[in-house]
Amino acid sequence: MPQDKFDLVIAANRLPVDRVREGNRSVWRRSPGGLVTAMESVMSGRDGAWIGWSGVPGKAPAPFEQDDMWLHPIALSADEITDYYEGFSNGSLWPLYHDVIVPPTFRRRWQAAYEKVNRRFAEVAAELAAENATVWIHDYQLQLMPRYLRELRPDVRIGWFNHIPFPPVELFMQLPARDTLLHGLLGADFLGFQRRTDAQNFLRACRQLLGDDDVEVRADLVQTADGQVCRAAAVPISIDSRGMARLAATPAVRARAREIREQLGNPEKLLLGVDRLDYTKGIRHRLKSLEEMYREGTLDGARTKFIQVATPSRERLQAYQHIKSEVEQTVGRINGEHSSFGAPAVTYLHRSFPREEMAALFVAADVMLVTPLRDGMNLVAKEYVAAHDDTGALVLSEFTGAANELKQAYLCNPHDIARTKRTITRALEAPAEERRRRMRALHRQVLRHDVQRWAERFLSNLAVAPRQP
Ligand code: ADQ
Repeated sequence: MPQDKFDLVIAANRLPVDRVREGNRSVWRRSPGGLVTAMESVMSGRDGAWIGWSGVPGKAPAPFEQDDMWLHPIALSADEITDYYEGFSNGSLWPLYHDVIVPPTFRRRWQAAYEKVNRRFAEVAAELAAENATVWIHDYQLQLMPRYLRELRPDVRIGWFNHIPFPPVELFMQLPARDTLLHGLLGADFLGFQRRTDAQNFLRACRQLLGDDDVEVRADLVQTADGQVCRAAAVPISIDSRGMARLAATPAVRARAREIREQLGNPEKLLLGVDRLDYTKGIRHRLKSLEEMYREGTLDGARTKFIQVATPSRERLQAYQHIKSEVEQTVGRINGEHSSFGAPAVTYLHRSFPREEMAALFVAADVMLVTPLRDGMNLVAKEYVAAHDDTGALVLSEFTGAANELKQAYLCNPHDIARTKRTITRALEAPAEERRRRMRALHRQVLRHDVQRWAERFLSNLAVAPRQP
């Protein structure tokens, strides 16, 4: 071990690496994604550690160093994966925080496992953090960790960032563990949210659900009975914009984009959807709109093609098995009715792709369809925009965090099928000059507000957050 104490400790449910097989040995490979890139940029020049689950049940592997980061795996037993991760995190919190699109399930056993795992994370962070260190906790799986860590280490600065929405109090109050969770978060100095509305929802929940003797809420500050202060504000996440723009401009990616269109029979127009296969992403609503358009003849199956990339996700949960079979059925039906020989109307890809292939798909697409029913931010929208400087068009749901920033997108309400269809038609048929003007503005916005700027903003907010009233 190079040292045993760190100035910056990151805690997230998962480590930024995956265990993969290379020949006959298994090695750690850096997982793709903006968070890892962002953390790398803020960690350079500091002594940083990252704690998280390795992705494999049972005993934790020994801590190790990778890409100048000290990685400390946290053990999760098979039961804890069921109760803490699949249960409380993804069966209770995920649906509750996403507008109860599917009904959340609450079980006392899940809550107990969630508390236990959050405590384990806090204990490891307390061990690794140097005197007055900064600890940055990520996401809904670790909402109790700030309080537990505060009890162990009053000296450290604790920040928490919520990657998903924070629900309105009318929904949040369903949660049996609501008070425990709010007190858990209030152990932090600074809480970062995707949108101002999310921060306000949190503050309103504190005001309404915790007693006047427990907390005092003033503007964006919450003071607890022990005199500690916690600030809540919006710090919207972004992507490695320059990285994506650069990749999309390479000759190899350009050539691959042309090849993708050729393989589809050189359609006049190509539409694209890219999502984790999750019921929050509005894939069903998107397919319904497109199916009606093919059926009515607004879209011609021979000339306009649609690619849907859907990454496998949380496959052991029933709600995810359900959405998967629904999507498969709908795609099958559309293709049965609207494909021609060797050229399906819808190409459905249920797997992960390397970054280069994703970039080529973005470059190839004339219109990107991002239609979640609720989404904290949605990075795919930003990636598409970064890959285009003045071509293409983005259809974007009003229910994404990204819609707050990407105002020149073709905004839609995915629940309103009739208008969504009209919005897709507008995006397809708008004069080239209009599309160019919109895309230029979007591209500029995403390039200016990238993930590095987000990470710096979060850390500077955390550094100056008031600890005392
Ligand atoms: P997610 O719900 O996972 O993230 P999103 O923000 O769209 O959603 O990020 C998905 C990422 O995975 C993108 O970078 C995308 O390119 C990549 N990806 C998707 N399908 C892929 C595939 N088949 N192969 C390879 N890569 C693929 C959560 C919240 C979001 C929030 C982010 C970040 O739900 O609202 O934007 O965290 O805070």
